[in-house]
Amino acid sequence: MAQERTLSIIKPDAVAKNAVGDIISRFEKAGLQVVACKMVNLSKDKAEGFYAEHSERPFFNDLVSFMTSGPVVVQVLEGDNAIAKNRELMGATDPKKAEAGTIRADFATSIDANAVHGSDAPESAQREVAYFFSDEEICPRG
Ligand code: IDP
Repeated sequence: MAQERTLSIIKPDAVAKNAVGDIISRFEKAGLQVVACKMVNLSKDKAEGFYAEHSERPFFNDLVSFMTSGPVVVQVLEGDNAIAKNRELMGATDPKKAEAGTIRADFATSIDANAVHGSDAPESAQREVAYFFSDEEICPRG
């Protein structure tokens, strides 16, 4: 399987619930390694840029308000098949549809406040990792 990197964001709702450790633990137990990590308050510009592909969607303004409503934890996860593995651990976008035992089933409150973000493809993973981290901030552990 391919060694990949993916961008994970623990969103403001999960940070507010003190679920950061529980969520990171799920990544680690599934064999993903945290190779970069920081807590940040996203500016409106940074959140809008991150979700630019959704700028025409009706929920865009609410999404940006939510993502800037409190600190988030941004991480790079590395491992075999990391992109798909992270998406599997996260569960469906709408927590009502997320499989039992997934992060969103356990920690999300709604489709807006859905606990985590994870890149959905190699191209977006590369773009999203570079959006938040310089090469020097990433610490591969081999
Ligand atoms: P994903 O986070 O599972 O990849 P996307 O479709 O890329 O889902 O949507 C990005 C984010 O936008 C979602 O995580 C969610 O927070 C928000 N979102 C998506 N669809 C809706 C919606 O129909 N209503 C409100 N928020 C939505």
